[in-house]
Amino acid sequence: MAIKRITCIHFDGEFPDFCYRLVMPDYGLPVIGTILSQAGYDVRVYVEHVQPPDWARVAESDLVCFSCLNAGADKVYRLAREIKSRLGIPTVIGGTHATYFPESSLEHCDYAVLGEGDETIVELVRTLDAGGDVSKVAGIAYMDNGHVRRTPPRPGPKQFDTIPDYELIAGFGRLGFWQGLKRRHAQILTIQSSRGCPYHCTFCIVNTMFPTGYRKRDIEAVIADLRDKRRYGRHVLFVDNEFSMMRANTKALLRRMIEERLDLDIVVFARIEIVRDDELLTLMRQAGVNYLYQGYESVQPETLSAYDKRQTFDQIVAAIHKLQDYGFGLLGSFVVGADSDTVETLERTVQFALEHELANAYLWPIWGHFPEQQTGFTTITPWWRSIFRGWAYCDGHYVTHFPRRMRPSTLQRILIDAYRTIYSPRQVLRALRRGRFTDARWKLAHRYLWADIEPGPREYVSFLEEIEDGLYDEAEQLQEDRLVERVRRDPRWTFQAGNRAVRTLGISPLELPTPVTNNITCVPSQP
Ligand code: B12
Ligand code: SF4
Repeated sequence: MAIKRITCIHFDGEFPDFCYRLVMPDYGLPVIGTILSQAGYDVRVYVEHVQPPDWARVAESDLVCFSCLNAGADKVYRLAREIKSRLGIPTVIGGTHATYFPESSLEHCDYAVLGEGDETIVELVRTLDAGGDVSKVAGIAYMDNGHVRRTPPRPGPKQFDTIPDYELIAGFGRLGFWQGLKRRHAQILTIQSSRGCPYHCTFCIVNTMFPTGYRKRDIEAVIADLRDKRRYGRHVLFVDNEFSMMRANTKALLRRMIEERLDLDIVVFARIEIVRDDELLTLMRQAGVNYLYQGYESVQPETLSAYDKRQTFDQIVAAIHKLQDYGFGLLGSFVVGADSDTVETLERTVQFALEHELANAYLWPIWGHFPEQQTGFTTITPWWRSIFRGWAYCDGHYVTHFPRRMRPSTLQRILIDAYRTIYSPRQVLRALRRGRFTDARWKLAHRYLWADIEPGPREYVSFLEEIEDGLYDEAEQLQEDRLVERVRRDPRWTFQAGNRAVRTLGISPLELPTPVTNNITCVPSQP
């Protein structure tokens, strides 16, 4: 099959999320598109919220490559099916969704690229181009006689210096302030300086998505990338899972950024340990790092240890004070609904965010259904406690498990109320009174976004009430044996039955183990 023209498409989720009014190319697919373009192919990249894909371009392609998060999976599947039935063009899917759910992806797409795709994609396309044997390409999954075949995993690249070429993205350009206001969109540019994370928090996907470990990108490549992106604007998000590890290297990068005088407004993800290094903090501020997205995760000590977060409540509080003294705005992230969480924990979480004057706070219900081969298909919550209404509901705003100490609908309601409180006009005013104008803008923007998001979770509450009926006692404690019985009779809403992983992995939902502990194997790995 001769391949010359390749179309790459990134789909957003089905429902509004916190980013749907951001003109922000995701980082992964533009990198893949650029690598293919540099390998000599004629590439066009579509990022849905910038410009939806053009069917005429799709129709004249030799290969279509997709990327999405879980919440966009149905859009990919719909288009992939249409491409197959009307055009017969082969399709490839990559990214986090494809990596964790190749079985489901391959019901619609021809090839799934697992994990980091930088090297795999070129080898796969060249193999297809030459009519070669795809079983020799490491890091993919494909259908072979009705069975999903995975080739051996491919380690992530040591160097990842490709500068994403935004010229490949259809319709992308600098979005001026007034234009943005008119379109009710803001623009943020994405940059990467490292991949992976040395920590192993139990709710996080990073160790299976980027199992090669923590690696830094070449400093001059980051600087060249920043200079390139500066043509489009000054608001930059580093997509690094953890920006500050390998401090000597991070400091060298920051010094180069300061030298370049790029006048950037930067957000990075960083753990609280950065407070141990005053020089690092000073350099970050000088380089234009104004906001830190930090995973505080919980105010409950038992939950912090269940997450293996390696930070204590007191350390979190001390870090917040010090970072605020340095002038950073803090975007605090909390993962809620763990077995040790109660209604009271969640109330304290919201109070904590308000009392500590976080610029913004995000509450993510635990998302425990990443049954990945590399973890032996284990997940943070046992699989029969999963709730799956469809991929669209897997965007972090919907409760997708049965918590042990509160009903799912209770958790969902608390989340709705929490966001209403955190982004309330009162909190916007408080930020203004403190002279934190940008914090007030973050809160206002999120208030506006939450108003678009909220009808979804609200409607979802009645769905949760229906499926939790009879499973909780008066004290809101999960009666797990009743749930197991229910799943035995009707596994429809469990995640593995819902996405058909059970069928493709060859385990019957009726072979349920007895609930004993958390973190148990949810489906056996393939022989
Ligand atoms: C940075 C980040 C953000 C940033 C920037 C997002 C952006 N648009 O770039 C912010 C904070 C804004 C954000 C927002 C959201 N995020 Co986010 N985010 C991340 C994070 C930490 C890193 C992603 C990243 O850029 N990695 C670096 C690049 C290089 O990796 P990559 O994109 O995966 O691409 C590589 C491979 O996947 C592969 N690949 C990707 N696509 C393709 C396509 C093909 C054809 C091929 C061959 C290969 C390939 O090759 C790439 C290069 O190696 C991940 C966690 C993680 N560690 O992955 C969560 C993560 C992706 N986010 C998540 C979620 C849920 C969201 C939100 C929906 C939250 C919300 N409700 O608002 C929004 C959605 C925003 C959007 N529409 O894109 C979830 C997704 C879960 C899932 N699979 O659905 C993750 C995994 C976090 C988690 N909960 O575990 N996010
Ligand atoms: S939550 Fe943060 S610190 Fe923990 S493993 Fe994930 S990226 Fe690393």
